[in-house]
Amino acid sequence: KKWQDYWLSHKTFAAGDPSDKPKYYILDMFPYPSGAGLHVGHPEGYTASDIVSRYKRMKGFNVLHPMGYDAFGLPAEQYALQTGTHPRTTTEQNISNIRRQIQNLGFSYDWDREINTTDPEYYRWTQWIFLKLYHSYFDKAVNKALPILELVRRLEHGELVVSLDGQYQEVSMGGAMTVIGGLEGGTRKWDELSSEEKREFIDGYRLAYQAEVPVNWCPELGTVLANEEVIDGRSERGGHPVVRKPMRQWMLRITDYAERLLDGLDELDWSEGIKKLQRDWIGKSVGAEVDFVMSGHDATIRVFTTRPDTLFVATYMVLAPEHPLVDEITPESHRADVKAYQEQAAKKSDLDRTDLSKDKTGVFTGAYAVNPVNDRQIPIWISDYVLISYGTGAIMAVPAHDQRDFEFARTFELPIVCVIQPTEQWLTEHGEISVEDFGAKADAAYTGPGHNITSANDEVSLDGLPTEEAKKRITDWLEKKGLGKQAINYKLRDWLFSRQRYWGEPFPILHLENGSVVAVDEKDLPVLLPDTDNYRPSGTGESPLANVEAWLNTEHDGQAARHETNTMPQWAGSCWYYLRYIDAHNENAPFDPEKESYWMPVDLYIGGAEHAVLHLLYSRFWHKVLYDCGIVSTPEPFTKLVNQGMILGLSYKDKTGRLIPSDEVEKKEDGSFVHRDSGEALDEFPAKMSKSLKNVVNPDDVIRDYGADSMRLYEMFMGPLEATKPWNMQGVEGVHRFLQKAWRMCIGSDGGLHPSIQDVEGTEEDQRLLHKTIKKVTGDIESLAFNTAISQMMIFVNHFGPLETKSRRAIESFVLLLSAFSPHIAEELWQRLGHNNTLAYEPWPTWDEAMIQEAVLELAVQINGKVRDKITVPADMPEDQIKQTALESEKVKGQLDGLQVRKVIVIKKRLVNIVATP
Ligand code: ANZ
Repeated sequence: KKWQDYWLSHKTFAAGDPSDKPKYYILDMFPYPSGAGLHVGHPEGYTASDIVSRYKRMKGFNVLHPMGYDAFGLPAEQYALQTGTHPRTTTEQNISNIRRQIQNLGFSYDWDREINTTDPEYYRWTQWIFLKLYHSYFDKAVNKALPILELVRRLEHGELVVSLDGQYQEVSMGGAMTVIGGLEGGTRKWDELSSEEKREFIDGYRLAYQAEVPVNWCPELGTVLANEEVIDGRSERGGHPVVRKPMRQWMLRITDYAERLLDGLDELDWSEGIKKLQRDWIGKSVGAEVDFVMSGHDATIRVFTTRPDTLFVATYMVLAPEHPLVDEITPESHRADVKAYQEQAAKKSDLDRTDLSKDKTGVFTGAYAVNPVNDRQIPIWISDYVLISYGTGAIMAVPAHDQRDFEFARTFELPIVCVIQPTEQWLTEHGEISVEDFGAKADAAYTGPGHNITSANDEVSLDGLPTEEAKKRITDWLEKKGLGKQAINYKLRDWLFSRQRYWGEPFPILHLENGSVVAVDEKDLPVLLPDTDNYRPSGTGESPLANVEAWLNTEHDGQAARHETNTMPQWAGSCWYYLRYIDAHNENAPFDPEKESYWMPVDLYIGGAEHAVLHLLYSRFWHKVLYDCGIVSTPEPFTKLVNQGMILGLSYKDKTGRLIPSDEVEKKEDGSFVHRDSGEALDEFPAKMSKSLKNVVNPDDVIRDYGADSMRLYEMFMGPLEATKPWNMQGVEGVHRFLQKAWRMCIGSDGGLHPSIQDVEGTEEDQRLLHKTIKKVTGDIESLAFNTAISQMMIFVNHFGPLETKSRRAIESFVLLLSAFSPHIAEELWQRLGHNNTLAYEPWPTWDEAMIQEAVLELAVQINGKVRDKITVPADMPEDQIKQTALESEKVKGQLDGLQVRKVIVIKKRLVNIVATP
């Protein structure tokens, strides 16, 4: 407590700016201040980042190491519904509890920069960033966001015209049109549009836009959820059922950034695992769009395929049941069946529909299309395994080479023809079949690459080409014929950004009576969240804010206006918090650009792997928009990212596998476990900490019993930072004993400095261990291998503890090393060593490589008893290496010519004897 108070009152860790020191920005994922407070997983990452922060300060860096609270969110609102306590009250209580817990661990945060996302002075700037999104559009030609006014200007000046399908096209100097993302066809000049049409057109291009979308509506929570918040058709929080329902929502156009979000990953020092998760989430597929003309009907069906090389055996087509062409192409004879199937499909979630293990269902529409490469008529089906929301909502089915199509074709007895030569091994493993009887006998699709066979018409042949080349050749041919083109699809969807909740950031948006939308002026921010005691969702989909009459109705330029009643999702505040720390109290801007360019990017970001996709993708997206707007100076926010591993608790189960809460478990003298009441034998095993298993470790208890330094040290000693590892109280006791030993190494029984500590250099061995320890601890901190750094400090204490004379310099260096890990005890030792200032800015100890080199020995090498050479080797060289060195000596080799070595004997520290015979 003494040192915690000292650090706070002296503002020991305040980061100065400007500064001429090199900067180092170390960020922790800030906590959600839940009622339960911290769990042991938080201090794991926080201790790791604190060690690096303290180390970097002592290495001469100006370190920014801040902390804050991500405090909007559902739990406080649900608590308010149950108890009537205002979410702000709950949030403030939880924040002061969690702040106390964090400060009890002695982390070196700059508390002057503390932020809270629910503070109007913070969310004012979250709203300000929303306005940047609202006032920008993504220009595909330059691959970045530009001001929406620039789009308006170009339309007004006739540089752009509007195509009939609602896109803009460039009018080049010569008067010819360049198509930008739009289809061919007629165009209109800007001044031919009504003002309503103009507004709609512009609004449709904003990075923040409204759309009628099928959303995940959770009746129980009375709100819409993002895809990421729905797991297996249920809400992530609470596990309530979720249904699809069309509603008008705010969306953020993250899909325009898909390619840049992918590209940016390459330059980041993140684990490959996290990068892969982000890449998979973005889900880029390169393939082709192919147009199939209907037979006896003038409609064209466009499909997206990643395997255009299989086009010759597309034996049927499938449309999503919701596809707009279904009604148009279905003849009267098939209408009833199709309708019934559509109704049935509407009840299933996307997940159920695409689940590979589900039986395939579908119905024939009665219509046919023509395969453009061979003019064959192929039937058109509808099936729920094709999703309306991906690609074009229609596929060409190739049952021989796609597993879902294969299963569908087997179910409905549709033809299966193979055009990619499978490997011999594959054919053998799948029932010793051949290409010829593939359709009749195969038990699965061959989905791998291979060379094409029987894939030719009069104009193009793919025969003999490997997959990648075949794809390219057929795509080129389709393009030349105007039947298709290369296409890229992303799984990533635009970000559904509105929630029907009270406890979130209000949108800086007004709705006018004529139905149009206007943005609140920047100077009128923040739009304050009004006070209310009615947090209940209206249940119709409108947020509780719709109930707050006095706030709801306002005016804009003399016209009656209504506030947007949705609030932003929980992710909003955490999208940019790392930027606010840079200048946390700026009243005129989110941050000062000069400070931003000094501190950014974040050099090291530590946090839980559960944020691998959402938070890290959303914040990278906002950052890129801010970059395009010239507000931040770096294209990526987080240079290096490290995820701490999960800490498990100990759990117990009986022989039947039933889980037993830990307070019903008794430990016997022989170390085994039994049930307290029944006496039944139990097994101990590591499992995720949970309230129901009563195995959650509370940091407060550990600190009370062992102190913050032991807690910190144990969390780092458990194992590699990124590994999953079980919590074990005996381990805490172990590191606690180490700290006691370290204390007794330095402090005598009278509480003063230990009399063995003197101004001497120490023996060679002492010095070698000191330099080795400095080198090892330094290197291990650099590579975040804290557990092995601690082991080395233990070796140091085991050696130095019992010495009758200890070098003061060695002990002081050790205390400085220890201070990064266990700063309280280290500060106290430092003071008792006679220093009257904090050690936080003492130079980090350095080592001398020469001092680490082990002493060397000179050994005589004898052959059959006669000395032939002398070799020098490190004192600790193992015996077999000494033998090797002796045998490799040039002189020895010469003497051994023609002889056979029978035996090599090493006599410790003296000689090597080689016995050799002709
Ligand atoms: C023909 C084909 C032949 C396909 C073949 C695959 C293998 P990814 O990688 O996920 O992008 N597909 C396209 N749109 C679909 C939709 N809306 N719902 C369900 N499936 C859809 O997968 C793209 C492939 O998934 C496409 O390539 C298409 O099937 C299918 F040997 O076309 B393929």
